[in-house]
Amino acid sequence: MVMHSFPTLNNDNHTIALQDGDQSWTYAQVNARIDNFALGLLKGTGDLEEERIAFFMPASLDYVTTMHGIWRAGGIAVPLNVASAVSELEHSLSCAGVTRMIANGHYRVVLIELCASLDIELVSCKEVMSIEENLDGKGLPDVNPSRRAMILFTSGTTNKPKGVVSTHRTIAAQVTTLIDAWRWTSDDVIPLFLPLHHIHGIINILSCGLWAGACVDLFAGFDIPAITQKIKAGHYNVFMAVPTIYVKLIQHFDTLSAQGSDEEVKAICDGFRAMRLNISGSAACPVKLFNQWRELTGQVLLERYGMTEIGMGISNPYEGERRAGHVGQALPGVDVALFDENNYQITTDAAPGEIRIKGDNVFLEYWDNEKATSESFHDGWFCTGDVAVSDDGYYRIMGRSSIDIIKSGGYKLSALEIEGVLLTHPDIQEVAVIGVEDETWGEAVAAFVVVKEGKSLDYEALKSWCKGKMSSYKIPKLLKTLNALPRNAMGKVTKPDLKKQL
Ligand code: MCA
Ligand code: AMP
Repeated sequence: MVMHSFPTLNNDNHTIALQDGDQSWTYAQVNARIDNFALGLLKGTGDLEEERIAFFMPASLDYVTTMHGIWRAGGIAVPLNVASAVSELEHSLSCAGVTRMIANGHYRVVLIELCASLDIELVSCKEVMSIEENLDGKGLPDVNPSRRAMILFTSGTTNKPKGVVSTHRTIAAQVTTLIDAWRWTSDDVIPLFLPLHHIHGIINILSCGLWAGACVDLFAGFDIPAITQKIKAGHYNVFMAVPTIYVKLIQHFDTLSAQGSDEEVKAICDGFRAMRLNISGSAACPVKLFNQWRELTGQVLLERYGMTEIGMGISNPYEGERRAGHVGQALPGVDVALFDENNYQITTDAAPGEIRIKGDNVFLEYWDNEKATSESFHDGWFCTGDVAVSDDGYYRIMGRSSIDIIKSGGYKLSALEIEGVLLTHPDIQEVAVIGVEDETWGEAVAAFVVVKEGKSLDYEALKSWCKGKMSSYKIPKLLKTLNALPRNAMGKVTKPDLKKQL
């Protein structure tokens, strides 16, 4: 038996697992494909023994086949960000020691040079699945749940992203907790338009959906016209997104109304109204947005809190009060506590402290980085770096302990990583990057630069220089040139002073 396999992915399940445009596949079809893919990866060997296999593909049948195929064959899945600049991928690939890369079509072509330079075998899904005969899973290894299953790269307070390693057990714990807490069933139908290199898309939507036997409708990105048409038609009963998506939907409604299409707005809002659940997370949901969404759709957003290292930790209740501006209570099976700077646990309401987490949902380690792993735990608790208070039994996130982490449209960005790239600009002498409040993105990336003598820099020129050097969502939305960066007596840039300048 393959111990970690999703219970629904079997040859007897003939309900629809995945949709993509007008195509759909049953669980049995997806299952058979995964088996073939896993056997193709094994090439006759018994077990991949945690070989790191990366893949670079948008949400698709091939993505699901690849992810599960790697798991079934005993490898570690390394899903990559398809919106990355190719130059950004090198770090993840070398850090994780990736030896094989799966990519199709255009996505494959752009990786040829990089894979050759890193000695990574680059193959398409089809090439892996060249086995003709369906062996019905025979020949697959028995993978213990304590083995490593996935590495996701996350930005932090260093300039290089760290590889967060989850085991099969971690993934199962993260998924089953949410299935119970949010009442997933096989009747659910959910759109998936979030990127598939993060927990939100991978665990909360895709994996929960598949584990529950639900139907997951795949989109390569947030295609508002296509998604809202299906919402209008009552196709979905669950919707999960980052706050920016709800903001963008409201902006879309405003545009439609301005064009005289109030009826269309009403029809889409009615589609949301009929759903059983709308969830917001990955970044703070402003109270104003929570209220606007309730007025428009009647949906009381369920806000929850999570992190790449822990999956989901805290959630508003499915039944009971969903409190605006709050993320709720610890999920079942997850221990949550707040600690002060002296590592004393806070037990009184209204006193802020760092959120720390324990439970089977917590990751195993940062790949090849023992120091970062040990520094991120204290007495067995994972230290999130997020600060919260408890208001009458509901946690409220107050912010992060580091100013160098920016949350833009749900993406966690490292200010230091962006500074590192900007410093390679020939006209930039010094730079400091911060996140500034923004209605659409939550936080927007702002760069403060000191240019070299005799040089000048305008925003459009900087933006086009950045293209190809960083993912487009990391490119600063604001540029301010200064004569000097504000520094303290130790010479360290005082970033809070920069915030005040805007
Ligand atoms: C796109 N742009 C952005 C962002 N996304 N700028 C800043 N921040 C962003 N997040 C810019 C592009 O660079 C481009 O700029 C312009 O917006 C249009 O790009 P496009 O891709 O068409 O935009 P979009 O499709 O509307 O994308 C917005 C988005 C996307 C759908 C909200 O950002 C997104 O999918 N965010 C969610 C990320 C996510 O899943 N995070 C979860 C990780 P220009 O026009 O100038 O070129 S956190 C997590 O997993 C934890 C565990 C948790 O709690 O969930
Ligand atoms: P990531 O490391 O990309 O998984 O992002 C995790 C971070 O997103 C957390 O450490 C929080 O800072 C932030 N986050 C997630 N959910 C929420 C939320 N509901 N409210 C505020 N911040 C959140």
